[in-house]
Amino acid sequence: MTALWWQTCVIYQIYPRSFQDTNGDGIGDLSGIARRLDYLVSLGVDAIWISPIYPSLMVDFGYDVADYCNIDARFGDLTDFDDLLMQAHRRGLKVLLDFVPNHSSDQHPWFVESRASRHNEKRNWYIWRDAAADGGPPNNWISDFGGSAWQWDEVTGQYYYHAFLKEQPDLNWRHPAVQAAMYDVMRFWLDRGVDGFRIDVLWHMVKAADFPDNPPNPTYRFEMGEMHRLLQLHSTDQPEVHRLAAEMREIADGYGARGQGDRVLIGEIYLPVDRLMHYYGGERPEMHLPFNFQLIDTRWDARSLATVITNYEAALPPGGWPNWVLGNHDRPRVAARRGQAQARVAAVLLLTLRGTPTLYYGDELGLSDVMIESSQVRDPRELREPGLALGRDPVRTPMPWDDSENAGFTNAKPWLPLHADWPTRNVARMTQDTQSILALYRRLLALRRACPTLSIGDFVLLNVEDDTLVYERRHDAERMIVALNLGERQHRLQLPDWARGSRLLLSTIEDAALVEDGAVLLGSNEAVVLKAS
Ligand code: TEU
Ligand code: CA
Repeated sequence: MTALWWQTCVIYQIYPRSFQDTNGDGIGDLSGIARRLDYLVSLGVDAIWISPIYPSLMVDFGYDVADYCNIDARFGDLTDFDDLLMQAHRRGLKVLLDFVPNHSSDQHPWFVESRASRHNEKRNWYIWRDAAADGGPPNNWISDFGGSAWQWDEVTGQYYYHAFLKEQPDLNWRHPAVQAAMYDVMRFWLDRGVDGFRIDVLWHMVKAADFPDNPPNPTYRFEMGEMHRLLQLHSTDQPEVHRLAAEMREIADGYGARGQGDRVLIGEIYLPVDRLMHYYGGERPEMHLPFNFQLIDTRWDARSLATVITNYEAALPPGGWPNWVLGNHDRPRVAARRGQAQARVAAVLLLTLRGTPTLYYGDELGLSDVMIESSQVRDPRELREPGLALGRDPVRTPMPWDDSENAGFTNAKPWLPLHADWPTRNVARMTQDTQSILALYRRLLALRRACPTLSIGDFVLLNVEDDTLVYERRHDAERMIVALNLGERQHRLQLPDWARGSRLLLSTIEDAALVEDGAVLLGSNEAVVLKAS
């Protein structure tokens, strides 16, 4: 096969508010990202995905878009964006934007018009319904952020639907004018030269036409958050979404000198694997990469991981390209979930599985979640259902660059506090330390770049025993072995005959494993990559 860039690349997610501030307002900006491009090149990633940078009221920190075709002044302007794009491309880095089609801000001119009167030309651009017979909401649907998903509008006497905050009304994607307007938004950025989009909540975009009640979730527990009281059977993952996804794909495929394969679409979809697979498309292609979040949610033991990987590989449709994600701006960080020692093992896993990996900024430093005092909480998710650990501020804190004031992130007060360990856990310091997790990430990324087997080679599960997981990656004549120790105990692993005489390419620990007599001695929390031939 001839691999395409989005198949061999490693994607790095930037949460722009927290990457690098350059104008002293305590909030990261586009010039800040531009200033740090050389870091990203030296790290060894190939593409960046930037969370939303459009004009926004920042009620949901950019996921409430007030203008799809501009840049929020806090981040810069279109000239800064073009400059960033040019500088990234000059360094061979691809740039992906976050496309938020499911909902806009309630301050978007479209919604301002839509709510002005029942007869407004844009009324049907959003989802308006009469009250139920008792005056209550039209059905029982719950917002992902808790509470009814319906907001009463006094002026026009109807409810509108919002899957997230009331400040984020859902667009009505059944309306052809909405489709046309949003496809133009995609073209606006693709014409400017962006290399693709991560598409926000793709599976939410179409709702059942007759808005039936959602059924109760039999496994609901209070700690899960109110949204889980119901199964989102009718409010998400409707068959009609697939035509829209295919149309988006057709737009993306229409771009680029190299034609098909030049621009990439990644769908944010939280669904079980069998449902997820539909988003690769059927007759017509849809997402290049429907995000695979299973490494975030799975139990962290050898058997569970092996099951997740083999089931996912087996479920992929013909031609469907795999992808793996360890963390993002909505979920606890890998270091917080698994601890520092296993964060290193997780790095090896992420970067030696078949398919496209996405790395969340700061995870390469082992950055952990930051405890946020209740007076400093910014995330509406936390404010609406406090105390359930659903808030996302802890994973969105500033990137620690060096040991100067405010970790080199800003010369003002950062919008969220830094992790207390920033004086030592920062890019400058960890670059000097050959045993740091940052150094490990650099070695892994370099190895992956040098050995296509690690990105595109076949995956073969070799062994799952106690705390150890061993797999092979194979491409043409090259065969590599990855062995992970998910636990504290040492293990002696017998290698298959063909792998006798394997060479150790990389280990997560200083006293690297011994390979002798056709066996590997795997230390506590150690992961290794071997080359057999
Ligand atoms: O997140 C979607 C998402 O994670 C939810 O559907 C999830 O079920 C919910 O957060 C439960 O806590 C995307 C963005 O990544 C997120 O930052 C936005 O807040 C959200 O969509 C709305 O745009
Ligand atoms: Ca700034």
